[in-house]
Amino acid sequence: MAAFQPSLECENISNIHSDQTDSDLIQKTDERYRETLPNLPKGKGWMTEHLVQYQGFWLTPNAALKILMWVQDHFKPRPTDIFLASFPKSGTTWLKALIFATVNRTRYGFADHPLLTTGPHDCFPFLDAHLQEKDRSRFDLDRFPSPRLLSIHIPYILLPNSMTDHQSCRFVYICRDPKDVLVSKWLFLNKLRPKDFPPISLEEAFELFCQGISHYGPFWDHVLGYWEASLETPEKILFLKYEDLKKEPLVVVKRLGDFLGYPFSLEEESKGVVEEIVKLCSFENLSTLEVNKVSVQKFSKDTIIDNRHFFRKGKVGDWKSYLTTEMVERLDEITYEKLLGSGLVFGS
Ligand code: PAP
Repeated sequence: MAAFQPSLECENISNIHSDQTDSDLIQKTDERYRETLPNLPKGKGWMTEHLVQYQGFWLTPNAALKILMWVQDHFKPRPTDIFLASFPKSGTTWLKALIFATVNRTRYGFADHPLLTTGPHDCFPFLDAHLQEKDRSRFDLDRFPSPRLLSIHIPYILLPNSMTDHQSCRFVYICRDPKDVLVSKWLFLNKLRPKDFPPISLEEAFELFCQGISHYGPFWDHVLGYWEASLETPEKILFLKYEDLKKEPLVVVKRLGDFLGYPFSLEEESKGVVEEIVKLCSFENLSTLEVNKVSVQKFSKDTIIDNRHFFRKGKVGDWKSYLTTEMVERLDEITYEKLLGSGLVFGS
């Protein structure tokens, strides 16, 4: 089994000058960005002034759009790369921990596991976060050991061919009932909003979400992109639901092991290794660890988030405490119509 080092162990490379950084190529992407940005449709932002619509999806103009273009123009995937893809607030943090623990299970003991002292986002970095402008020239993804574990919110159809190519890397996608996604996202962004940015009401957030105007939205297009691709290439994309993971974590983790090429042996199963992983990564365990209560997650110089904000309730159906009957009916109706004929359903 190839060893994976968490990003903390990779930090010592961050000062090494990267050969990958070709200033001409980067300049070209910067030019493409500067030329494209002014012509894009604008929508109201949830915690930035506005979002812009690029190739059908709503992105933050300064971060997500720039990073997307960088990925499209420069990112070099390896066949061994493992990507965790998700629409924000769908279970990314949980699945990061589960994949990290599954892939590295022969490397670390459960008593002194890195996840006990390092947050899931540090063990399993966002590709986006490492491509922020300031970091490009100093953080060299080429030097990450294989298999690289990288997470993305980028919609499937916006990924470069090099990533979606059948020969290349694997994706695990996690989705969640949009009602829980909306509530989780609204509460999360309320905590992150800069003090000088006016709060956004649930009614307003609901309206924007229904119109598809939210980071990496429309939600339904994001989910359908990965869903359809997973039907076409099931060996390349594993499509998971948060609700299934909640209901049958052992079954899903075993599927995860098989899909990633790290199947659990009968001996491991009888020793309770799958149960140990599920317990280690459970909401009850992770949310009470010191690292996830007091540390911060530094995604970039300007984006620093308290780890505790990634752990709120971790429940299915918490939308019942927030959404009105009318909101539920409207959102369910949109979901029904958008997913009609796709074979994908969310329980309500
Ligand atoms: P991100 O997109 O910002 O990375 P993400 O991790 O996808 O967020 O979603 C956060 C949600 O997952 C939160 O849901 P809630 O607001 O409805 O509570 C968070 O509580 C939940 N979550 C985080 N860790 C776990 C876990 N170990 N088990 C179950 N749910 C979890």
